[in-house]
Amino acid sequence: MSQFRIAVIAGDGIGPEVTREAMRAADAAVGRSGSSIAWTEFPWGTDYYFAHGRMAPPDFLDDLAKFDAMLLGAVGHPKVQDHITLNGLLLPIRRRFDQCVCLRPAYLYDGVESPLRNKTPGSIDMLVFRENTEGEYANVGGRVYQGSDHDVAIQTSVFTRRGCERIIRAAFEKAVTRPRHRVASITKSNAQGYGMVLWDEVFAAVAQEYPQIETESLLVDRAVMEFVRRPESFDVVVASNLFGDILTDLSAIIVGSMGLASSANIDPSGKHPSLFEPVHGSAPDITGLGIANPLAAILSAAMMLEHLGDAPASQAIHRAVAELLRSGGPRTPDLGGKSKTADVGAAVEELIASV
Ligand code: GGG
Repeated sequence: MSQFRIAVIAGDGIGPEVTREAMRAADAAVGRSGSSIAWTEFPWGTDYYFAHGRMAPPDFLDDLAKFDAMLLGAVGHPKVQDHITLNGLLLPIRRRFDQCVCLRPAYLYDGVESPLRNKTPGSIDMLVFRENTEGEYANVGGRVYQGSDHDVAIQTSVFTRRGCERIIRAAFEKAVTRPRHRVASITKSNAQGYGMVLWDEVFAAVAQEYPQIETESLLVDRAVMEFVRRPESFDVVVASNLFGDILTDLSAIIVGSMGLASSANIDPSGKHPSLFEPVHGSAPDITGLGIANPLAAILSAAMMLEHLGDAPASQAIHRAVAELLRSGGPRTPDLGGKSKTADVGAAVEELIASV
């Protein structure tokens, strides 16, 4: 019997509300599979920032290194600039633990309506591989003459052959295991003539090694159009850090809601703990109302259990969520319902025991 040691950073806004339900679902699921979870909660985020002037203590990454995985809720607060909250917590975690693969699935569930016309359940089923430790989020640059008329800001993207190759290879390896055997690469190499040209070159080279995989390479402006026009044609998608981030808000909304978008930040070497979080942010507009959709966080917990090797527990959560949506069970306002976060969490917990 396994016991998983999980660090929880519920964070800001609706983060604590949805994380509570994710923990409840994970506990119910491992209860079925025979594993258990030892949760350790850390009070980091903007409340900590208001008290201490930083998002987490100086040695927080050393604390996190001791865990098997991390579950994160959300970071962000209307009174703190977003680059402070993101660079003070989430991005250092991804870099320190070499979580170079960000997995973001988008699946149109039975019982959920796409805002696009005539989409049938399961017809949209894509998995975005977002490069997660370099690219446009490398945090390299500087400011000079700040606050004057000559204010200058330089923001540098970092693309390395190693960084491109490992995310692209991970995407191909996954495509081999999926029935449709397709990978689409998204760049903007006509305008970004160094980093994204390197990306395109690496994509072409890796593709040669996978002749069974059908490939396409799209500029990001065309990709946003095609995500709307022919979303069914995408299987595995691989994109840079920024493009992957933007495209997965679009992929989430075409399958019904940001409230269904789960994600995993993975260190494929297994040397470091990986982190699991809903794609959505802290949603200050609905914080405290008890109406945030917990399903993205719950599905992120399922990704965590699968990563930790407890496939039965992960599958129990996936089955419960699919059944909840299919059967017209409680749903939050983002999905057209009137239910509360906790009602959805309770229904998932009940279904985990029965389906
Ligand atoms: N659920 C985590 C969260 O709060 N994400 C907000 C965000 O802006 N994330 C940026 C990113 O994933 O790079």
